[in-house]
Parts: sequence; structure tokens; C-alpha cells
Amino acid sequence: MAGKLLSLLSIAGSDNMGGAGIQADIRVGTSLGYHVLTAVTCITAQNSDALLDSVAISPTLLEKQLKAILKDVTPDAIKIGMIGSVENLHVISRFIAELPSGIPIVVDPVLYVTVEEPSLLRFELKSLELRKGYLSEIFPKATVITPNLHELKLLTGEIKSGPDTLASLNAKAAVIKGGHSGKEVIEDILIMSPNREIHNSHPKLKCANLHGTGCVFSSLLACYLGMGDNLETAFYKTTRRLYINIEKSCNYSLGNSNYGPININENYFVL
Ligand code: PXL
Repeated sequence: MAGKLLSLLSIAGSDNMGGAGIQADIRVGTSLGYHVLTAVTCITAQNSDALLDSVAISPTLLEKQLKAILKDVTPDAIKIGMIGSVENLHVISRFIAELPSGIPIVVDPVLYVTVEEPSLLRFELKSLELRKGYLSEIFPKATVITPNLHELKLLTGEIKSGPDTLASLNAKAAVIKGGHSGKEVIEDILIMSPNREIHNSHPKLKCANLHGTGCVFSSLLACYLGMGDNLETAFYKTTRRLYINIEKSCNYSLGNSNYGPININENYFVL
């Protein structure tokens, strides 16, 4: 029999514009030779101007998707993005508790997104219960979590990371994504223990096409971990590759808006 095909399981929401969510994860995984399995948690209606609506998949259907996959395939890596409801959070929590040990699980707690319609704030962005669920049920089971600075604030009350960050997030490791700092140099920080931090910096790119950056970050990280990289190497490769993909996305336009998807389809080998 031929060699085993690597598989990434993306548990996330659908973005009909193809920039974020499940669609981003499929493109990231495919670019690295993965077969991408999906469990859809919710469906959004959006374009590059606005998020119009979002509806959660029923917890029963989510559970069936996850069980069907696990009965057949043991994924090499798992990425968890938008969750859609607290009921779905409980389903995901039970699912990851029952997995064989050793599968890297990357959790992107989607609680703040760049473009938003204030009148249509989706569940994810306003639910206190969801935040509590992440902290008590999901983060402790994750290999690494990837909040942005706004999400860090929403989850811990702190705007900066420090020695207590992992304890207050209840997580084993975290990457704090610095893209929203407003600074000219973006600094992403991998926290592996209270006194072990790794900083990766790059200049802020003046680029309009940034939709999906957070989703791509977490699925790249999951893919590299699933290929056997340690967290430090996977973090380095993720920040480098994302930077190159964004740089190459600056000079195209898609549709009406000035907030298009990043082009993640090309793999750039980074070491
Ligand atoms: O980027 C966060 C995000 C995650 N998942 C889905 C989304 C978005 C942002 O629009 O639509 C499905």
C-alpha cells in the first residue's frame, strides 16, 4: 500500500467568501499536502464589506460529523476555529477529551474580528458563556491556543501578556498574535511557560487583503505540528510563511472591497 496521507481536521465555521474559516483551512492544508477533513460548526453570510448573519449548526449534527470522521480516520492535526454556540463547545470538548493522545490541537478563540457590523454582532463576539467555556473546557485540552490581543483582553482582562498569562488562560501554551497592536512592527509571542517566551517580529505590511489572517495562522500552526515540528519551529514557520503569503497578496484585488482574503494557496518553503 502507498504511504499514509496526512490529514488535518478543521472544526470551524463556513465563510462563504472563502477567505476565513473552513475555506481558509482547506486551502492551507491543501497547500501543504494535507487532506482536510471538516466538521462545520456554523455558517456565516458575509462579503468583504460586512458580516450579515451567522447560524450555528445543531450540536447533534456537529457531533455526528465528528464521530463519523473519528470512526474512520485519526487526524494528524486538529484546528478549532469559530464554534457557533455553547452547546457546540460542549460537543467539541467531549470529542477532544476522547481522542487518542498525541494529536496536536490548535485552538483559535474567535472572539474579535477586524470587520464587523455592530448591529449584527454574532454570538461568538458577545457571549460571556462562550468565553467561560473556552477557559474551563477547551483551553486545558489544547496543545496551543492563538488569541489576538483583543481576545487576550476579553479572556484575561489584560492587554499585554506576562508571566501569569498561561495560568489565567488555563492553557499549556499560547501564541499571542500582535497584528492588532497598531504598531509598525508586529510582534507575535509564543508563551511556553511562565519564564519561556519566544518573540517573532516583522514589519507591518500596508496591505488591504488581510481577511482570514487569524484562521490561516492557526491552521498553518496545526499543519506544521502534525508534520512533526516542535512548537518553536512550527511557530517560526507559521509567522514566516504567513508574512510571505500576505506580502504576495498585496497587489491583487477581488470584488468591491478593500478588505480581501489573503492568498494562501502557494506554499513557500520556510526554515
Ligand atoms: O477570522 C475569524 C473568522 C473565523 N471563522 C469564520 C469567519 C471569520 C471572520 O469572518 O467568518 C467562519
